[in-house]
Amino acid sequence: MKISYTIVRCFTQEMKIFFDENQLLHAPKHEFTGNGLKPYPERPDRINWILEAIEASKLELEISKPEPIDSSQPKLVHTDEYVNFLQKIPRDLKEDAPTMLLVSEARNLPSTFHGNLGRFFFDPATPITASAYTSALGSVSSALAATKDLESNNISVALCRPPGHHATRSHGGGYCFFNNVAIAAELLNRQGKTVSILDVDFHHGNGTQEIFYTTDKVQYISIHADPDSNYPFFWGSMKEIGSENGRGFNLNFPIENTCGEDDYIEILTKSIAELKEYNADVVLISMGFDTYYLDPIAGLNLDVGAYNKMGELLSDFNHIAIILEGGYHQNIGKCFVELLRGLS
Ligand code: OKP
Ligand code: ZN
Repeated sequence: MKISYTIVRCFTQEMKIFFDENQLLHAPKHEFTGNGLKPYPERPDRINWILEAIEASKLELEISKPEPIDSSQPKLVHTDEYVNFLQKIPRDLKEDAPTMLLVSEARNLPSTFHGNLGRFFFDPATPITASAYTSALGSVSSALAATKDLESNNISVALCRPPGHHATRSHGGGYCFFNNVAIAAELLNRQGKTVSILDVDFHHGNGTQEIFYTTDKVQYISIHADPDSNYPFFWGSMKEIGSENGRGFNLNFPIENTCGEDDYIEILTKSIAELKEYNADVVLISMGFDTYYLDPIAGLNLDVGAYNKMGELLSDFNHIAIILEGGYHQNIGKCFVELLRGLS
């Protein structure tokens, strides 16, 4: 018994990391923060930081290019009109963001791209570029390739960028265009499999929560900074437990911004007990490293060692895919490597 367990867990030779070069194309320069323009933190460099750290780590991992996909996969969870809007971004667009968000019914539907941006985004801090669609599609393809890989391996990794967990069915926001983890979960559901999503990004995954709020086929658990004082503000309280068939299958654990490793691991351990009780066919991790103490836009009091422990706790699961969300400090590479070491 012990031996077969060891063999199952000895995946360092075969673990695949999926990533498509198109994901690097979307590279806005600035973000509107409310008190001025700041350099955009969700940079293509994030992927390079991770790849460089993996290379330096001597872990034997295979970087694979995912199969290309088309607009039908994002349409599994997103509305046709949202996906079509992104697909038709003007090719000469440099960088744009909505200057007005549509919050009540429109009496005029504008014909210009800029005029329409406010219909499809919920915040003005998600700049869009000519490459946003291509990169977002690449990001989805990585998530789907990683989940497909679970048919032959126990664990897989998708270096998703742009991230996805804030994107709702009909709106982008929070640097997200397509909800990578939700599209993967929806596809698994359609294959008859149940899914747990554990979201450990610093921010609550409002998009993922809302997409599966009324279903019992996807369990959503999130540990995140208290939305009372943190983005995305309007979702993420403990009261949000799901509705209709989904009642009881949505679990939010808001935490203090000052949260350190011991408290974090305690909540993580509770979350993992919930995952085990639900006993899904597949576990997807919305993996954010913006809980790292040096993160430039967020940060809890977690150091690299916490990600090793996280990996160790997650190594109990048999079909698990790591889907990248946020994390904006150069050291996310080291954090990622520690997570993988813990998982093995
Ligand atoms: C995306 B992911 C902070 C402003 C927050 C948007 C954050 C999106 C985070 N000063 N702006 O969840 O890491
Ligand atoms: Zn985040």
